[in-house]
Amino acid sequence: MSTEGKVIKCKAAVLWELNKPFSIEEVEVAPPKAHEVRVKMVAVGICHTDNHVVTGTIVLPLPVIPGHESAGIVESIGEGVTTVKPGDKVIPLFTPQCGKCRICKHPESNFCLKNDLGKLRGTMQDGTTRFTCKGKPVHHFLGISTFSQYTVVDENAVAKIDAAAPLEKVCLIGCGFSTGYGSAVKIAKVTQGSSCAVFGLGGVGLSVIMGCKAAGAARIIGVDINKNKFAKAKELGATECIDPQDHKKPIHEVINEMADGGVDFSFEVVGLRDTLMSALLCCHEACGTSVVVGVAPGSDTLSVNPLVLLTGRTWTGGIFGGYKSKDSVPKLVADFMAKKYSFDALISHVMPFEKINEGFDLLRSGKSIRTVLTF
Ligand code: CND
Ligand code: ZN
Ligand code: ZN
Repeated sequence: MSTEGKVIKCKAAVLWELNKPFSIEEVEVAPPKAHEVRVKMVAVGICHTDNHVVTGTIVLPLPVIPGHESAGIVESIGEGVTTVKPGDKVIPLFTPQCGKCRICKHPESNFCLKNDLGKLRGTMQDGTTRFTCKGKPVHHFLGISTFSQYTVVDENAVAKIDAAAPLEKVCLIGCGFSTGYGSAVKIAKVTQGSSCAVFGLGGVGLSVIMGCKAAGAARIIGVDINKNKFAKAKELGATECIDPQDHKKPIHEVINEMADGGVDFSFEVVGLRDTLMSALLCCHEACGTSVVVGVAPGSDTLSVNPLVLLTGRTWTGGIFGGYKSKDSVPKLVADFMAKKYSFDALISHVMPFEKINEGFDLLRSGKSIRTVLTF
C-alpha cells in the first residue's frame, strides 16, 4: 500500500530535555510540501555535533529530533521536485545548496543562506515543522533530522547518489568524512610535502588526516588527550601522535619546536577554546594556516593578540569541509565507489537504531570513532 501523500507513523529518537537520553517515540511525519522530499532512512552515523544538541552547546528549541549524517531512499516527493524521485538513493544535506543565493553563486563559499545552522530555528525552510509526537510539534535539526525512520527535507538539502552505493558506509559522506577531508583538501588546500597538526582524533579529525595524506603532506602530527586514538590515526596517515598531558610546556610550543617554528597547516577538530588557541599558535607565524572545524559553544569568545595574525598567519574555518553540498556529495560517493578512500577504519561500531543511547555513550566515553545505526 502506497504511503504517498499520507501521514506516516514511525519511530524516531526524540530529545525532550537537555542532558537526558533520547526516547524512541512513535512520531507522525507529514507528507512533503511543494519542493520537499520525504526520505526513508537506511543508515545514520553519530557525530559529536549531535551530542552538542543533547548538552546544549548548540541551542535548539525542544523537543527536537537530531541527526545529520545519513543515507536513505526517497519515499515520496512534493510538487515541483525534479532532482530526485521515489526509489532514489540519497544523502540528506545539513548545509543545503539552493543555487540561487549570494553564497551559492560565489565560486568558493558553501554556507548557503537557506541553512538552519546560523539561525537554529529548528524548522524546515518555510519555518514550519513536519513532525508531531503526542500531539506536539517536534523540531527539526539542521533541516534534516535523520534520527527518524522517515524524515522530510527541502529539495535543495538532498543529493541523489549512485544506486549501487552501500548506504551503511556512505552515510559518513553526509558529515564526518566530507567535513574532515574537505577541511584539508578544500579549505586549507594542504600542499605536497607540507607539515600538518590535527587536534582531536575522532571521526572528523581522522578524516582530516586522510585529507592531509591524500594531499601529500610529509608530516602529520595527531594531537589528542586519549591515547587510544593514536593507533587508528597512524593507520590513516599520522606520522606521529602526541598527548598534551605528557608535556610540561604548552602544546603549541612543543609543536613549534618539532616543526621548525610551526606547522604549515593546523586543524582544530575538538571545539574547545584551549585547543582553538593551541591550534592557532602551533602553525608557523609567517606562513601557517589554522582551520577551525570543531564546534565550540556559541557563547564562547577568544581573545587574540593582533600580532599573532599580523606576522602573516591565516585563520579560517568552514562548514562541511567547504563543499557545495548538492554538487559535491554525488562526486564524493563516486570517488568512494572508485575506491579512492575507504571508511572501514572510521566505522568502529554498527548497531540497530533502537540502541542509539548506547551509541552516544560510546562517543562520550571515547570508545568509538563512528557508530552507524541501521534502520
Ligand atoms: P569525537 O568526539 O569523535 O572526537 C573528538 C576528539 O577530541 C576525541 O578523540 C577527544 O578525545 C578529543 N579531545 C577532547 N578534548 C581534547 C583536548 N583538550 N585536546 C585534544 N583532543 C581532545 O568528535 P567528532 O570527530 O565527531 O567531532 C569533532 C568536532 O567537529 C566536534 O566539535 C563537532 O561538533 C565538529 C563538527 C564540525 C562540523 C563542521 O561542519 N565544521 C561538522 N561536524 C562536526
Ligand atoms: Zn544558497
Ligand atoms: Zn557532523
